[in-house]
Amino acid sequence: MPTALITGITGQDGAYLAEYLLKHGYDVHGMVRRASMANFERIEHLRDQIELHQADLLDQLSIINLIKDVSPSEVYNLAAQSFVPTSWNQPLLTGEFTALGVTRMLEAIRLVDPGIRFYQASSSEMFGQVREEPQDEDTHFWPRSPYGVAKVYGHWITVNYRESYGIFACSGIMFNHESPLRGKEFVTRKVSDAVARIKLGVQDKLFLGNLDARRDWGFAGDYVRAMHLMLQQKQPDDFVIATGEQHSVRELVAYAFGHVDLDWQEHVEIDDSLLRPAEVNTLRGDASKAKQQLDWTPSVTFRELVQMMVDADLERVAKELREVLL
Ligand code: NAP
Ligand code: G4F
Repeated sequence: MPTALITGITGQDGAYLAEYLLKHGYDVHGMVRRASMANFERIEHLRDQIELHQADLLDQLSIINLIKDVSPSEVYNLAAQSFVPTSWNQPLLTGEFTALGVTRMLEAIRLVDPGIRFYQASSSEMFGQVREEPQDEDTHFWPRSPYGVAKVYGHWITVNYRESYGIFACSGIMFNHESPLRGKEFVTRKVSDAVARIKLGVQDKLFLGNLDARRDWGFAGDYVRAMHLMLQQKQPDDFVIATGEQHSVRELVAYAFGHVDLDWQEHVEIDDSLLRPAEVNTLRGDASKAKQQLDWTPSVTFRELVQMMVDADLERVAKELREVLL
């Protein structure tokens, strides 16, 4: 039975990946950091099938001991400070988690078992102020936030450990991917949650920042499949994972409100404090390499994704309201 270790297993992608690997016969282990109260909501349904271990991206020895204890054949490094606005408020911590954390994972692998296959969660935020449209594996990086800068470091240290030590290390340059498990601070989930609450009469306004930003949004369930495929190849490599389709935040909002017969213009207001010091205005990926070499294509369209998220939030908010009334 192959053994996988997932860092960031309590996050959106960690939950989808754990479920996917279990279905594919893996022994799944997750790294979790200590919190004053457990936050295992996304993996609650998997708790009796996975093993969780305490360690932290900031603590080298805890990672070395973890890799020794679990003895994984594959490591998926999904843990990071992943919210772009926070990276301006906490640039040093973001660098420690999101950049140096990758080196700590790779050093532990190099020391304990260099035969372990390693996946690094890289990001389309690395393209930032884009030089060409669409972006592929050869597009120049120009990150626009401390988060993007940290991810560029994580990407290149992954490439470097592959080239320096022959470690089977892959970097997945993933464009935005969403789901009903997405954190509520990210724009898709912020919108789907607000649409549900407005439709059910418990909220009236939704405050947003830049409606003109354009993103290539896919479904997280499709993207974790690509992570696994990368580690099953003969040679390690880097891949862009994207849908190739782009929509503005304005289109996202209009479609999400329209799905429940609401007029977004009656509810959405702009809050200038949500504008970013430096914005990534446009992202659209070219995943031709992944299609050719991994046989990977996305299965969920933008409209299906937005519907899935709004419907899930409607169901959740309605349930919460029923529980309050009982
Ligand atoms: P997420 O929901 O924010 O999850 C982040 C995970 O990292 C959480 O499990 C968090 O644990 C963990 N973590 C943070 N700091 C840690 C530390 N010091 N030690 C141990 N664990 C720590 O992120 P996601 O959307 O699943 O994304 C997964 C990865 O892909 C991230 O690296 C992200 O930057 C990258 N990425 C995401 C996207 C996307 O669109 N979703 C696109 C490109 C790249 P807690 O639960 O304890 O906070
Ligand atoms: O949903 P977002 O916060 O995602 P962002 O910044 O693109 O980052 C996400 O995707 C990256 C991959 O490209 C990941 F690496 C990263 O970890 C994260 O998962 O914002 C999307 C866009 C931005 O242009 C933002 O300015 O939506 C715009 N936006 C407009 N109003 C808003 C809001 N974003 C948020 N979070 N909240 C708003 O009210």
